[in-house]
Amino acid sequence: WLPLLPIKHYTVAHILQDDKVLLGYKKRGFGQGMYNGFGGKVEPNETPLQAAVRELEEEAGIKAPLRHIGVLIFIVAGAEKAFHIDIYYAEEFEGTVMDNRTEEMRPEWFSLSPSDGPGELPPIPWDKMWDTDRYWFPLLRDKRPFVGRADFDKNESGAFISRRWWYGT
Ligand code: 6OG
Repeated sequence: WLPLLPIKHYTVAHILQDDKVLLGYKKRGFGQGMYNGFGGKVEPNETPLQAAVRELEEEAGIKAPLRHIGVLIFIVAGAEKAFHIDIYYAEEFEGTVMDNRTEEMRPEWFSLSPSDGPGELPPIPWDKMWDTDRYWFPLLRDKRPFVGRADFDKNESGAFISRRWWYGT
C-alpha cells in the first residue's frame, strides 16, 4: 500500500436566498475574525451531510435540507494532515436565524448582487474571508458543482505562496 496523507474532514454550509447569502462572523477558534459559512469537523460517527446539518443548527439555529455542491482540498507543506472540506447549500430553512446567541458565530446576510444601492445588504466581505473563497463563491452562487485544490508552500522568507486548481461545471 502507498503511504497516505491523512485528512481532516470539515463541512461548510450556506443559505442562498433571494440573491443573498447567510454567513457567520467567527468569534473564536480557527478562522477567528473572519466570515464563513457554518460548519466544522465531521465526527467519526456521522456522515459529512449529518455533520453539516448539525453544525448549521448549532451555529445558526436553523434546520435546512442541505445539498452537496463542492469539494475543496488544501495541502499545507509540512502539515501532518490535508484538509478535505465539503461545501453545502440550501435555498430554504426552518426556524429563525439566531441573533448573536452563541459563543462561536454571529450570523449575517450579505448581498450576492453587485449592484445593490444604499440601504440594501452589505456586499460579500472578501477582505475578511479566506482568500481562496473568491474562486469558488461565484460557482456556489450559480449552484454549479465544483472541486478545488490549493497547495500552500513557504518561500525562502517564510511567506506562504499557493498554487490553485479549480474545476467547475
Ligand atoms: P472549527 O475548527 O471551527 O471548523 N474551513 C474553511 N473554510 C473556508 N471557506 N476556506 C478554508 O480554506 C477553510 N479551512 C477550514 C471548515 C473550522 C471551519 O472552517 C472551515 C469549518 O467549517 C482555507 O470547528
